[in-house]
Amino acid sequence: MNAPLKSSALAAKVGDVDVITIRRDFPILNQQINGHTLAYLDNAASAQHPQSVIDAISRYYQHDHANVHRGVHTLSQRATEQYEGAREVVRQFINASSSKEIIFTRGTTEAINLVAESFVRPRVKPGNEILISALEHHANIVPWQHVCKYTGAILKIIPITEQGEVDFAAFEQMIGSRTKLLALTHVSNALGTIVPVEKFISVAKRLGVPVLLDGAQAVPHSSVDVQKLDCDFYCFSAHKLCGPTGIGVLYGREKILNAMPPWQGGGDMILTVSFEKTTYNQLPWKFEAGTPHIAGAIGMAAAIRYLQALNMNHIAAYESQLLHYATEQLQRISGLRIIGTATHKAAVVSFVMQGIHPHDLGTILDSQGIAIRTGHHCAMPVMTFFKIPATARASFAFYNTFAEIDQLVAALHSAREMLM
Ligand code: 7TS
Repeated sequence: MNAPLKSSALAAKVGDVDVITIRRDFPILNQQINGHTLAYLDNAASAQHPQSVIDAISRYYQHDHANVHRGVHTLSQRATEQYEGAREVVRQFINASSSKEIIFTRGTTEAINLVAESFVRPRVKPGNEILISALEHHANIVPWQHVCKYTGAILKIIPITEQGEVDFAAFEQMIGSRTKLLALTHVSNALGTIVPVEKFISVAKRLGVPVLLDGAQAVPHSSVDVQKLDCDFYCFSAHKLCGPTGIGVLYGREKILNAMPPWQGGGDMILTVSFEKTTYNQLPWKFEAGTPHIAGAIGMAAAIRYLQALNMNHIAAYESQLLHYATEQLQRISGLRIIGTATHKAAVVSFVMQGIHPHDLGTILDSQGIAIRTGHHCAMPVMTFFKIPATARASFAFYNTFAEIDQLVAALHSAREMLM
């Protein structure tokens, strides 16, 4: 093994910006937990908010709140302007060709369910196939199981390798004329694997198979261009992007969204209603029934602006240094096994430690001020594949430091000593 890297020798910078400066924007990070400085390493579950996001939401509630799309009065117009402005911010962030292609949902889960119920369910027949991978979060498994249960379609699972990569050769064998959708994660939440989705999409396109990408873990850590990817649907949640909970996005190609029936019915998604016949609003509102999460959309736009100011490419580069450092430090702990060793990974390290259950590890780390997630990470089939009940998972964001990784590693060493 090479000589260990030293955290003190590494520059913690996102582009030109010092991470110490960045951390001042995140009030929550500056606190003690159980008598120790907080090390928040659970970003794959939910990221923290810069002050600018908190301020944007608070400003909206203090000055501008009213319902959208339905008032001539000033507050309603302001709320509508900000809500629709947020849609444009999202459009530009993922480079969609029109803001009609940006549907606000409650999050990734609701976005996938919308596609399952409105796009796939009406189109599939018994014997048709929906193709997903063994790497998926439950949000990209269960909606398809529902569709299959009610239509007689078959859910096919592309296997993964021991490294935690999706088996491309197996995929090429499995996709075919019966396939009606390919639904793939862009980045695995449980292992951090970055799936080379472009390769998968190009095969699917050749065969005319529509593609949905679960981008929940990709969008916060890299720059995503839906036109370049050439996918038909892309889903993500704001809360993993330093934005609020309860809001997320379904991107869909305009032509496809136009051909889809509305999923939920109610206010805002209609043009006219009578007991004989109801006509529907145009895109994107056709898919946004009821009063939306207006403050959520505004908060998400503020989060995107914050990330863009830092630059997504600089964020990705710094997070990759964190991943590299953490991997190399964790590998030195005896009895620790990293689960998921794909060549290309986002800044997620899942691991197990001989003789210590991940849940006990989570509790010990919390007593030292370190927040990680332990469990199956809503990816139970991944755990089954590796024949383990759970992992401990440290997931990093651009505001994490090498010193926090040292704090994690020191706590893991002492956990070993305590329990062995
Ligand atoms: N897809 C992936 C890849 C995810 O990581 C998550 C959430 C979801 C979908 C669902 O997102 P939601 O915002 O609709 O709930 N992942 C995690 C996680 O890894 N730990 O907590 C939530």
